Amino acid sequence: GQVVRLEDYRPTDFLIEHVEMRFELFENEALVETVSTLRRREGTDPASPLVLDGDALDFVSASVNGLDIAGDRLDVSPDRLRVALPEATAAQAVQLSVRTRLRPEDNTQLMGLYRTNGVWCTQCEAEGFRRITYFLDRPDVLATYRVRVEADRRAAPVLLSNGNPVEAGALGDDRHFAVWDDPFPKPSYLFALVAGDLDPIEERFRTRSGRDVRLTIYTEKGLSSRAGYAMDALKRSMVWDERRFGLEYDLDVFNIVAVGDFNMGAMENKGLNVFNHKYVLLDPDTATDGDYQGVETVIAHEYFHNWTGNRITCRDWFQLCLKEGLTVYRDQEFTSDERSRAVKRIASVHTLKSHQFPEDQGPLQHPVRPTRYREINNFYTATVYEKGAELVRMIATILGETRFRAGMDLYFARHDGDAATIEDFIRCFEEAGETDLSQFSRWYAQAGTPTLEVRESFADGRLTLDFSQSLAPGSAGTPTAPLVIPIRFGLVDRAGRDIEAVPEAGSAEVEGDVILLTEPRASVVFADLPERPLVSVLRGFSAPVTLLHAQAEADRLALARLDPDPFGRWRALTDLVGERLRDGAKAGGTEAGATDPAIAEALIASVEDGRLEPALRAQMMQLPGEAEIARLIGRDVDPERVHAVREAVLAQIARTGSERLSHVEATLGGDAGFSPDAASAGRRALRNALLLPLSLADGSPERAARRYRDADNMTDRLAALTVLAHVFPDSDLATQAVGSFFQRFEDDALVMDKWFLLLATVPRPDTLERVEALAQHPLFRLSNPNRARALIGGFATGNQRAFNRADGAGYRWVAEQLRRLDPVNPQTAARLATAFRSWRAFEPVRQGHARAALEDLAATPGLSRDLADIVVRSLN
Ligand code: B3K
Ligand code: ZN
Repeated sequence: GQVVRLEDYRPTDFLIEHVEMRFELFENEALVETVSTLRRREGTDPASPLVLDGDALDFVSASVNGLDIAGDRLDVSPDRLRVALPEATAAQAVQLSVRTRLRPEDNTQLMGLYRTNGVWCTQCEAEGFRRITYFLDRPDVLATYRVRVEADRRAAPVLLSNGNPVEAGALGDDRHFAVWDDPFPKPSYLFALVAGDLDPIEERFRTRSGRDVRLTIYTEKGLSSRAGYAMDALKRSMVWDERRFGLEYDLDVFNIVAVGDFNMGAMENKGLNVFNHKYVLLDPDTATDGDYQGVETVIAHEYFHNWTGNRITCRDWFQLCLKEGLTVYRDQEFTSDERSRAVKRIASVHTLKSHQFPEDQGPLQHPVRPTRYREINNFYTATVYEKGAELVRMIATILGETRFRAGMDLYFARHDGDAATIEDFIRCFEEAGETDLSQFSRWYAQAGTPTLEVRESFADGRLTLDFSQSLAPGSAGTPTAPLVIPIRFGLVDRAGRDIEAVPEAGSAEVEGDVILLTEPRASVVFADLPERPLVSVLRGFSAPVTLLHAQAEADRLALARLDPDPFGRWRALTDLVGERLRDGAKAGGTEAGATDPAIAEALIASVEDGRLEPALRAQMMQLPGEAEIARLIGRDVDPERVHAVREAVLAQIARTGSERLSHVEATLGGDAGFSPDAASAGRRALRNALLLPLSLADGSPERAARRYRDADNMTDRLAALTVLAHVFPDSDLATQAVGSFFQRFEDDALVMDKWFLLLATVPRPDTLERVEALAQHPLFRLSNPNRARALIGGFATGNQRAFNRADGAGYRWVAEQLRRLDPVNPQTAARLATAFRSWRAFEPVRQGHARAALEDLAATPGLSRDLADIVVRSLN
């Protein structure tokens, strides 16, 4: 495939100003007419032809200014349309009309126009619009759109597109039409159309300046009663963006449609968001607290894109983090303000470490702003999204709240209506914040996780902190120059209070509680301290780095107990536990070092600490997962040892803590009825976190079986079922519960995804045989991305022990599924293939099997560009 390079960017020769489309939807085909008003860009070669992108298109006809064109003017293939346009000048616009014929029912890739459960629906980002019509399908071509949709009234009573509804009416033959007008110029990737028999829920919203907006969420028939929380989250998002960033909604309507077949979470099309129904549909009986949180986050994220992504879009796809990193930052802030800042920050850091760090430390590593790609859809990654959000967060940390907001204000004022770059974004903060961010910008170009090393020494009332940074050589072409690392810190006394201390002259730059490290190494000295303080560094995870802090274990345990910053407590404890598990696994699996009573004590004590909110106590208790322990080990990993050492620590906590933990459970009590609010969810999280050690202490599945039977909501039910199926898989109680869960929910697609995922993640090597059988289950459907992700993705990314089986059978099975999925849905196949990204971290025998499976896959004839790109990069 062709490599696309950032340095090759150049603007188009033609500008498309306005697009009029007409869609005629029929049962077996769709006819599309696209009329583009375009003119030549000033200063370009007047003889250059117009070259439009296409992807597997069926061309019908074309005309210019109403006159049919053919012959030597026109050169058309399924993937391109080239037309000579001498009549178009900078002063004189022309109208190019193109007709195409589509087969939405055969479109299993779910890019372009496709059908899901009878509903017509589109997905265009990144390059799906070219599967609908020939176009300049790139984000820097901005046009207004007017779209007419025609369909059978019974098959599609609801007809939607972007913008505002302007006209609707009847046609002959039981058909009808609707016309939509989007006055905001947008790139083609934000185009959307939906038509089908859908159920709406509707509410009104009045913006701060008094604009009335009609909000509608459409679901498949009979499911609209589950959309209420999504609607509530939408309204809260709209209020929040007005208050926090001064940003209002700008159309008369805002529509959301939930569909069952979707390649990702959701899509921010202007005025018409399309969602994977997983991120809309909820009720207590079928959705967990995690699902509620997910819906709230994704609803907010897509809504926030209306400004960061739509009103200001990206010049080219290399700038993807301009909209994605920034919008993730905004949705994280929303959740922090709506729920608990500390709990959200811990959750985000957990996501960063478990998704972005492994990516950044393996063969799929790339900078937050990549400089080349073969397939752009493979760059919607944790690095672009999560690390991208961390870079925005660092700018906010460096500038402080007021100057950060001023930079954002300038960005919206200056670039509204633009297709912008990272440089444009950074310049706004430099100007509004009166600061130079040129060194900071390196973060966008450097791949890899930097290491930050801290050493502390104390004598005569003087505390010296020595910092150094380093970056392992990254992917080719990535510089390794020193970065700007903001280090939030605190000095804590033995009573758990922050000490005020002023750095001595000659120290590295310190601004309030942030040390700014700009050199490879630098020191900060604090004098006149009455006693040696506890040093709490990288509070709030103020930079996405690997922290090496040579700190006495006693200090770390003390910080885990009394750092006034709750994030600091969590970090001190998790890092200590992670290191012990790492060292224990390296040493042989169940070495005594891992099961240190002091650490078990610290874990139990933090769960008992009533000063912490329950959600935080549940997070404190969570041991690093097996994949995270493997990442900490880094090479020569034996997943059996990792599993064994983690089990040993769990068993020790159960053994030594069961009485105290049951006391915690008793004092927590139960909730009468279900409420999805953060405090109630936190109590459930803690209660459910206790179920595992208490069941281990019992040595019996009875407690979990009781919890399962008594559960009146999916959160508790699934937590209990997980303990039954994962810890006591051979027990009759587990078998019964798994069976009754299936019977109760077999008609519910979203719950069945949970069922497949649960069974795919039973942490035993022989789960593979079970998963092979589940792939033959009547409810398994490879062509449904949620179902494929649940079973194949769940197994490959959520079951380290079975996927990385010593005989290589796990790798071979997953590779085989990818081979089957690729011709159906290459984008989802490519996404699932990233499960192989850490293969080189395992011991040589497993490495050999993984390599063979990948090489086999690479040699498959006709592999899609999407999957080939991931496989080839993984092997490099
Ligand atoms: N912008 C979309 C993701 C599109 C992915 C294309 N392969 C959803 C989001 O980030 O909000
Ligand atoms: Zn996004």
